[in-house]
Amino acid sequence: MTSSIGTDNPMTTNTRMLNWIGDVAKIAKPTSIVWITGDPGQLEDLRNEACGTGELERLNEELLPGCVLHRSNPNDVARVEDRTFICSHKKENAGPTNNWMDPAEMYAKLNGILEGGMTGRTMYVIPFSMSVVGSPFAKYGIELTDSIYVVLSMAIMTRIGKPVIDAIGDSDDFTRGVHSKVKLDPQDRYIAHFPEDNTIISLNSGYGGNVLLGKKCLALRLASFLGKQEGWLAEHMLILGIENPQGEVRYVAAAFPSACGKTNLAMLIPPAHYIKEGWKIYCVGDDIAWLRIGEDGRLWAVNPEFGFFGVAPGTNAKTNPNALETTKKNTIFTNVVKNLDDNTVWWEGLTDIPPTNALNWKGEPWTAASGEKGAHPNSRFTAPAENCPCVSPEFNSTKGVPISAIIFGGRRAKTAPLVYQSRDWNHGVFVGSIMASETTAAKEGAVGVVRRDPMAMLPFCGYHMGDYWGHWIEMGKKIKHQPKIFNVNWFRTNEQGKFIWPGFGDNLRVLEWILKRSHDGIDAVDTPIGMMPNPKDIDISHLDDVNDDVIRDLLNVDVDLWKQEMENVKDFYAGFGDRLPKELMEELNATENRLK
Ligand code: GTP
Ligand code: SPV
Ligand code: MN
Repeated sequence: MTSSIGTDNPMTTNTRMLNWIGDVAKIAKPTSIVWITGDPGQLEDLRNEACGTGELERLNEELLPGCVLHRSNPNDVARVEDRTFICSHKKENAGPTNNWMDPAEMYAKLNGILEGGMTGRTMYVIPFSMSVVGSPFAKYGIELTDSIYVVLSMAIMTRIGKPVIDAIGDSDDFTRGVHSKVKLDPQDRYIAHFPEDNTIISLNSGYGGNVLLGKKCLALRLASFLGKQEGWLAEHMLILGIENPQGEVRYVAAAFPSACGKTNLAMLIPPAHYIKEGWKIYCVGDDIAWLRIGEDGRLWAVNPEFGFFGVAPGTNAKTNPNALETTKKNTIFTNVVKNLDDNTVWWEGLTDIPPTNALNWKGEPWTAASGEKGAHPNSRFTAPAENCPCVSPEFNSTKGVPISAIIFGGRRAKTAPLVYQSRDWNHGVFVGSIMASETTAAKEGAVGVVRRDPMAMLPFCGYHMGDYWGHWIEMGKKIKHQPKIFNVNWFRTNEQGKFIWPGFGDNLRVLEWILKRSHDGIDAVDTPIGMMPNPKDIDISHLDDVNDDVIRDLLNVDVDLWKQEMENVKDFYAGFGDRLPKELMEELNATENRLK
């Protein structure tokens, strides 16, 4: 293999691209510029270079071939929502749920921070595509970065290199992404989006969600804005294919907030008796869905990503064997425990017995006896989707998969029942808009605080949330064969604070009801909050801890709690002023009337 590191020959003659790269280089002052071709030899050379500097550490080549460990700065371990900005020209277009700064002011500020920021470093030019190159869904971008970790992660998470440059050609239609670690100074950390300029600038961070610019920054924040202009939806959703014993494959898309179970649901293993009957699961995506109306009037979805950036803690051979298998090769682990005995990795929940000769996520000697967690709660794996044993044959499809049902859900200890169905599309938009969930370690800040997270898009909507809801309502009018809309909650707890529902693979039991509602017209109970299963219609066979009483409990709707919930929603909605679609106010009033 020949090394191509050090090649600073531009891969393109696209003058607008070259001028922009030149402008950034003038400010950041990198020592050299390297174009990422996507050639495996180049990536291997970069891996070696990063292992030489300690940015990455090689793991056991027999047990974890091609895998490396990375530690981010301890001040930089999750998305930073209070440092994330939507810089639209008009403040009101960013809306009440986003931080905003005037674009000119933000550019000036960031150029100041970036000044000389790459001195002594190489600036890598990564051409990347979100979704299959050449597909009608595809959006192209160039990420400039001074981090090899980012280059190697982008090579897993997106389609990169020469084909993307060829697809862009001489066009100006590509996202301009600038990332620099600068000094990793949290005071000067900014994740800034300029939707009207198709531009992202991320400074002073090295953590995935802040720096892999194809993911949340492009595929959700900028793409949601584009989707509004172009008539499609960019959503924080997994996509899952479910084959029933009759051999019919149906697809659902589900939006849960960060660290609330998307990756796990997207690759679940059915309960044993379901497997025996012939049920199968196919993973199309675990985090992001782009949804378009097809010529047949159905809603079609693609996953614009190429890999999984998944939560490590809690992943094990029982909860998510497919994810575990996916991470067995060519994977980057971030902020997990290093087992020094066999040069492998560990995290809380992987096995019952923690390693005894180990380093924690900060690289310090550690044992479980310390009482401290070894892996960071937001430690992650970055793994190629093609490694996943249940990856869908449609994964690389350019037209996507037709969606039967949209599922919203969150972490709610009380209030939300195991599952309910919206009465129609607009009621479904209402159900999505009032989603609430306990916060998790995926973002900086307190964990376990219930907050509204509409459609799981609170941190990811690139424009005014009220307009976004309006866009959902408009989309509903255009979709001839609308998916049915549901809400689920795997996280109800009992008096002891333990989860009542077994979750994980057993969630298929709930998906089965959802599909029966979507396709087979099975009966449901009409309640004030929506349509709910007859308890007998949820299969609870072979479950030790769930009997008829428990399922009734899980499906119980506490009217007083829901009345309070609606009061709270009223306050929440008040923050959106006249951009709140009137349809949602009507749904709120109708729900209140049903609760009387
Ligand atoms: P992001 O990558 O941050 O968007 O997260 P995600 O939505 O993909 O969440 P993920 O599937 O990684 O799950 C996060 C945490 O929730 C892990 O610790 C899981 O073990 C746990 N979890 C996932 N599904 C279930 C479930 O059905 N029941 C319970 N009790 N826990 C679950
Ligand atoms: C999330 O927080 O929803 C993630 C991880 O999927 S990150 O890429 O950091 O946003
Ligand atoms: Mn996510």
